[in-house]
Amino acid sequence: MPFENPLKRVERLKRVTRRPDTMDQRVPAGQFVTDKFPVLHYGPVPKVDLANWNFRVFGLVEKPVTLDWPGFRGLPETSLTRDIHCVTRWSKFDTTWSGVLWRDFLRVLDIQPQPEATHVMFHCEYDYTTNVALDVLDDDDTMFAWSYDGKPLPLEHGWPLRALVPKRYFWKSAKWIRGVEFMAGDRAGFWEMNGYHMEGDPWREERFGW
Ligand SMILES: Nc1nc2c(c(=O)[nH]1)N[C@H]1C(S)=C(S)[C@@H](COP(=O)(O)O)O[C@H]1N2
Ligand SMILES: [Mo]
Repeated sequence: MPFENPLKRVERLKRVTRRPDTMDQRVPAGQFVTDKFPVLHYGPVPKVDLANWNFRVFGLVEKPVTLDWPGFRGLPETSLTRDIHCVTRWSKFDTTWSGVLWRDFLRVLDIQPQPEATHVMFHCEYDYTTNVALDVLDDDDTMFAWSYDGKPLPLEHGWPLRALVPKRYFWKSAKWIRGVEFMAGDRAGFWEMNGYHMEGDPWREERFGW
């Protein structure tokens, strides 16, 4: 494996000293603001073929659904602008995304979580996963985004599709997403298994779980 062991990466990150907190209420504790848009992920950038791409909704839903790319892209589009916060301590103001809002996604596809469902797992290319609570997703600014800054997502930022969960650290905004699994109870995704926090709320500084 040419990639650093994820456990080592988490240990390294825990040793990074915190920069002085800013007075700006817009910046969560321990974050600094950047104008750049760093690219961060574990493993290589996947090669995605839209002709063979699909998106699966499965697990504890009344009716599982599989969408192809035209089907997904035909969902209603909304644009929004939000600040993003990465656990590696950079924050970026006013990032603009377009895609389908989580609530529109559920409504238009008539996706009904079973009563026991409390969390989802996002599933991505190369088995990247991350877990999010349904009550966190049930918000007006969570979405599956296919566009950044008015243009298709750059490949390295998740083309053709990524999740956007602006109220959580950015590792929950899964790039190259291919499906969502509804679950009874919480289960750790990739970084959560390697020491990141299960919730990851930047306003509570929930960086590490252990
Ligand atoms: N599929 C996938 N999505 C991922 C990751 C990854 O390794 N694989 N890394 C996460 C992490 S740790 C971060 S900080 C953000 C970075 O997104 P960016 O490269 O667009 O800045 O993507 C998240 N989504
Ligand atoms: Mo990250």
